[in-house]
Amino acid sequence: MNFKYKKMNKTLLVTGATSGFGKAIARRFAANGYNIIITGRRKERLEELETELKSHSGIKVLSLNFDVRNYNEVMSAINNLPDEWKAIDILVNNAGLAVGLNHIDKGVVDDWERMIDTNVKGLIYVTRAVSPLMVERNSGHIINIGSVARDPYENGNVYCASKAAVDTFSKAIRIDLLKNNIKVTHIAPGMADTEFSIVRFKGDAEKAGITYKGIKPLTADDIADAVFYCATLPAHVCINDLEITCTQQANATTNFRKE
Ligand code: NDP
Ligand code: 8X3
Repeated sequence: MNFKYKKMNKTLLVTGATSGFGKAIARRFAANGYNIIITGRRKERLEELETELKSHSGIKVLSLNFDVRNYNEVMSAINNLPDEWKAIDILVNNAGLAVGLNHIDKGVVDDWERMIDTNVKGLIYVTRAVSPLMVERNSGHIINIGSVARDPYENGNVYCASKAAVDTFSKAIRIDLLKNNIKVTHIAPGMADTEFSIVRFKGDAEKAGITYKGIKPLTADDIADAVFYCATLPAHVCINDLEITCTQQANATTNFRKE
């Protein structure tokens, strides 16, 4: 059902909204009448997106500019939300990245720390900050963006471990929050064409392009569709785990590339 332009009186917070999945998710929910909190480190991009989303009539948009790796920044951003923004219905923990692609003996400690601090600790910090607001209202939905990389592939070591942690953390908090009527959904996408590979290869567009050679990957809109579907199911239905790949990808290690 399309609720386009109808005011939903519901609020979504999505981390990492300055690019890729997060931006597409913000757009999808805004187009369907949700109030949106967008977050990310790149302030200018947040400002541009805020202006764009506000063109949907009847919705409110708030930008929060923080680094998910900084616990104090995360807590301060959420604890200082104006009262009208505290009723967060849906949290999408999306901010994340891969940096580098090496065998473990050639790994770079700074790359590992960026991945673990963002994908694991940052996601946990945001969940810690937002979940009490949901518990207080006995209502909410936390959607964590993991990856097919929860199943390991060569050179993926620390990134794969970080996404396995997101998977297990999602299962664990679903148990913790069960009695609080809070849904927890883990979404595990496969290869998708966003800025992800540019970040992984530290700006090397040629290497990033090779990732998708001979493949029609997922798009950010495909993931936004899936998130929207999970978030708009009846109150008694929760998708716990959803793995999505493009048709040319079977799992984390197996693709079929056309010449
Ligand atoms: P993009 O690089 O396009 O977007 C990543 C987003 O994360 C950006 O908005 C970025 O914002 C934000 N982010 C990164 N680090 C931080 C930080 N420290 N603090 C706050 N925000 C941060 O990649 P995708 O959209 O593809 O990635 C989104 C999620 O999906 C990630 O968790 C990724 O691991 C996962 N994923 C991606 C797949 C793919 O193939 N694309 C497949 C499976 C999972 P900013 O830099 O402004 O802070
Ligand atoms: C992103 C997909 O296969 O590059 O998580 O790890 S993959």
